[in-house]
Amino acid sequence: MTDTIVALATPSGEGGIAIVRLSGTRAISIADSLFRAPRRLADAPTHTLLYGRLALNDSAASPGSGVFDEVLVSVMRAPRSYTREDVVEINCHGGIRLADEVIRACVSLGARRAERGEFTERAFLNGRLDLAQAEAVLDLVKARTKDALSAAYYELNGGLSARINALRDRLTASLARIETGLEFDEEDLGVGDPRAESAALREILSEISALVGTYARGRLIAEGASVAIIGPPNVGKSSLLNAILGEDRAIVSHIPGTTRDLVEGEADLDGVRVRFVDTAGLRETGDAVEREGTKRAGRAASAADVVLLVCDGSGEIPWDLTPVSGRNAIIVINKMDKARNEVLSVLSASAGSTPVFRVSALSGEGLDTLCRGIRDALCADAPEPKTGGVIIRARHADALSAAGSHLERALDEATGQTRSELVAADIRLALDALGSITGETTPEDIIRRIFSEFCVGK
Ligand SMILES: Nc1nc2c(ncn2[C@@H]2O[C@H](COP(=O)(O)OP(=O)(O)O)[C@@H](O)[C@H]2O)c(=O)[nH]1
Ligand SMILES: [Mg+2]
Repeated sequence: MTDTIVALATPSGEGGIAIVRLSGTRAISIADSLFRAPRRLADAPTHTLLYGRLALNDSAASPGSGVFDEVLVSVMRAPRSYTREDVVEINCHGGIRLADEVIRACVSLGARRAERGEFTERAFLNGRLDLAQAEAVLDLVKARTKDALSAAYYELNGGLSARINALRDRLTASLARIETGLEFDEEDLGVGDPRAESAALREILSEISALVGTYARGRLIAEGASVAIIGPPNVGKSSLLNAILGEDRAIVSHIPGTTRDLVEGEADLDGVRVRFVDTAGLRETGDAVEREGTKRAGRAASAADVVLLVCDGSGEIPWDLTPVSGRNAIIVINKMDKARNEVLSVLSASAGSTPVFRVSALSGEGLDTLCRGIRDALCADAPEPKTGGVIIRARHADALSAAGSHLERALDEATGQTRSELVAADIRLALDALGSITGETTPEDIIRRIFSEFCVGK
């Protein structure tokens, strides 16, 4: 007997339909109490959809006095449902108040409003999904690009879990061999000598490291990246932001110092989501607000994955690039539509090894090439793995890193003259770290925290 939970499964707002979902032992009987149709839900076979009316605010004193919505109700019986419990989904008209009335009616009949992610949590607790797959449900919902979807599906279909489980199996086998040795006489080397496991452990460690290494790519795919646009006033930073976004986001003007706060916008660069941040021009100024803007520009630049240093190809005095070339910088020479050769040659000469792109925010010239260059710079540090999927969650990357560290220690001890017990203990810690990814060894508070990131009704 589980308590029965209820929540709106569709986004809250006005829409074509709203779906209220119930899960638990009493899901069908609660829905039946509201359902008015020739057939009862209790008699419906699993995975059927029934048409009828739903009685809301209907008082026992004067039956028929309430509101009746026209609904379609689906019945999915345990264990063939999302949660593995009895699930009922009520498809009603998509109104905020209406859906809320349906939920209230269910609550008055004994259902409890679901916590965030509680449906998926039940799917996990009932063994339908492991923890990594449950997390994938959220990653799927959050995915904004095709690559992010693929990565979430890899996780949801158990691709990551299978790899973790295979690593655990191999580690468990090594551990068993070492522990067998522990039962023998200390002198009796050979059986269970941890040194004999070094090669196997080293191989497992290198696979773990490879998997951790995919996180850079996964993070880029799932979370996107940020690019700061910096440079002197009036070189066309705001124009460049607008041109890349294809919309009029930041104010453009010939008056220097127009942009004072950070202006942001997001673009999809061939599957990579990039948040562009336009900043106040960097210059000495007596204006307190502009000085604060300049400070924010500096912070945005240091937080960004790539910095675009914009200069004016038509300008009088080329900007000195020396202090800014370096970490993931790209030089953008703007206003190519009226560029002056002597300015270009000075700028190019001072660029050093920093990549240079020539564009015109006004005409759009060179923008596609620049966007490809930005994408390449972002992907350079995040190579696509040759085989398998990528890790998209920091939690998984951290757990794998922890497993790797325990294994490194186990290896050090195995090659040294340390006692087998210590090697075995470190292998067990590595196993626990791996198991926390799929949920076998994850503490309860962490599990709840994971599901609290979900929305209510998922
Ligand atoms: N000719 C030309 N003018 C530009 C170009 N980009 C920006 N401008 C002009 O340069 C001035 C400053 O632009 P803005 O985007 O506000 O520069 P910011 O101060 O760096 O943000 C405006 O008058 C723009 O119209 C360009 O590619 N070509
Ligand atoms: Mg500006």
